[in-house]
Amino acid sequence: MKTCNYNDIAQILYEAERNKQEITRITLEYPDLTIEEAYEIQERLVSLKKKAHTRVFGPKMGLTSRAKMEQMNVKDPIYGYILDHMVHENNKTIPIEEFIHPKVEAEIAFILENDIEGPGITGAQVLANTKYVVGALEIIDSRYENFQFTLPDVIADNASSSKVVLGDKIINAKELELDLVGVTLSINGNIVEMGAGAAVLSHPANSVATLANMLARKGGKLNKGEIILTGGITSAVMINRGDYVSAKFDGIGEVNFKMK
Ligand code: OOG
Ligand code: MG
Repeated sequence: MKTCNYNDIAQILYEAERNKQEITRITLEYPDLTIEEAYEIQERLVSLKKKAHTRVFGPKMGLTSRAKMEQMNVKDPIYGYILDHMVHENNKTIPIEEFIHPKVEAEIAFILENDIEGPGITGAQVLANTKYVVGALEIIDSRYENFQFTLPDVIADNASSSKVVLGDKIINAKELELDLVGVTLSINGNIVEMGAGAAVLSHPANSVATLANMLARKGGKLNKGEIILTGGITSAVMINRGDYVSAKFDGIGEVNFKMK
């Protein structure tokens, strides 16, 4: 079995993102890479980003809907981190040069009222400790060739995180049935995907609960005030130069950006 150096792989992934240059997926060289090792690499990758003067904005869940699991051929939810420099305001222009092969997905994000610490957290407990929700468009940009990976690959690559556009309307989470919130994702005015919050583990609060329980295995927790992405409701869609991307969420408003 070939042993890998976590720091070296984190550095390779870091450079790939910085140079917008895709790389061969790491499990081709290290087929025995485990999930735990992959999270070790992710942690080192996030540390490298922090050293480059950015802070953790909040965690994200990924691969939480059947649409996403089937699209990526991976069947377990994962988590990663969004950093401050990745976050954009609503209604802005983003240059396509910042990406390798961007895709977009519509997500519901939670803003917590209290810390949440697993294990054993349920969706109901998450809802009781959530203050607001906000709509989000996540732009993912796997560093791997052809956006193809196995579970350990995508975990090491910080769950393909690249950018997030947040809506400008925060809504009291208790005012909505988040599983029933409908969403449409449009490109240049044409609806390309649609779904409802229930696509995410039956209810997006279950995604936050799963995250709290996953973090608990490493002694981690979710923090009050943190913005947490719960995962794409539909399949992710490729974006091209000049595209105008918009997601409309029932009761949560519209989030959009233009890809220059
Ligand atoms: C992995 C990231 C998944 C989501 O919302 O499901 C993700 C990928 O699909 O490249 O962010
Ligand atoms: Mg996502």
